[in-house]
Amino acid sequence: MPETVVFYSRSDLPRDWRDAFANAMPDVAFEVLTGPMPDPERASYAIVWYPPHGELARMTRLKAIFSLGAGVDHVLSDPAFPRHVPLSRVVDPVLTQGMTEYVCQHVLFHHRQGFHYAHAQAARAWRPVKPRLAGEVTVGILGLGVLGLDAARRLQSFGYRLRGWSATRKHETGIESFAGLEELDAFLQGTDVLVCLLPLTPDTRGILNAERFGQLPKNAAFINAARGGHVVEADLLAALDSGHLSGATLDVFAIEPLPADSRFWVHPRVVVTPHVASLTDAASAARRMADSIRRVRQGLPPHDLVDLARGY
Ligand code: NDP
Ligand code: OXD
Repeated sequence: MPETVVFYSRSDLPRDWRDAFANAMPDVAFEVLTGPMPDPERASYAIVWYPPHGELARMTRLKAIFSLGAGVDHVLSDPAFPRHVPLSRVVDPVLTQGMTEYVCQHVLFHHRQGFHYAHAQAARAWRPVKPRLAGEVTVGILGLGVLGLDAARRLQSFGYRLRGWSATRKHETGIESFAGLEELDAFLQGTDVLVCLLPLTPDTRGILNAERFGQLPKNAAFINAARGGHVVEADLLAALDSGHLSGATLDVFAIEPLPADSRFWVHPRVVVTPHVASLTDAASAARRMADSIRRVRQGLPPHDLVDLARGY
């Protein structure tokens, strides 16, 4: 009997994944789930995005679980998550490239005063302002992991001053490292464009509140490509309304899809994108998952293992 890979997601196209797995690993059965699995003990591996709570626990013979994204908050929020099963997340050059493009696009937009010129154009007003060059702008990245570090490196090539905040100290050429909560205020105080690329964990939920936005210099801009749960949204709106923040780019929200009555949709200094900063590429990610499955068969851990104690 071939091993069974089960797939559950309401946002990824099952056909792409079925095809990708047929290429990457033809010796497994690939089964797409749309609801509870009638015979869950048949599942050997699960590839999931926001699986219904309790479903993974019913799959008593799972050998590994694969998150369909880099983030794993969507599985670890399940109180019944089977913590004895290895959990792997997406670390993939295509995902990284997409995120770096998004971050660079929006850092440049805010630094080059995209909102000022959009509003001037709407008013048919010729309002030149002297641009600052990148070397006069500090970009601060919350989360200097796989995605944060790649974006930082690319931004450096424009000449931006870079700093990063992480749980542990980093030693990256040209990137000023701030570590731990005790250094967060100092990190924020010198940041002109703040980019959030943190994982959502109990330690980072709600981390961006009125006090933290208040630490940023006046006219700082904010880009959130991580999770809506990092931000106290009412505090962000207040910081935008007061003019303390010059603008924000938001890809992720506390509630997704963003409700039609959210003020973010219509705020004159907010760019909204629908959680598309970067998307997992089925062909590329399936190859890595297939390789992980081969490792598990040999008694090795899958690639890109999540540390459950840290939550990312
Ligand atoms: P990584 O795990 O590689 O990096 C996480 C970084 O955050 C690390 O530098 C880590 O520090 C730091 N960190 C974690 N917890 C804390 C804390 N309490 N205090 C300070 N620093 C902390 O993750 P990725 O870069 O791969 O992904 C980041 C997130 O991006 C994902 O979790 C996901 O939510 C989001 N994402 C969003 C997408 C979108 O389309 N909007 C697409 C892909 C990802 P240390 O290095 O010291 O461990
Ligand atoms: C991810 C995401 O975590 O797309 O990869 O949000």
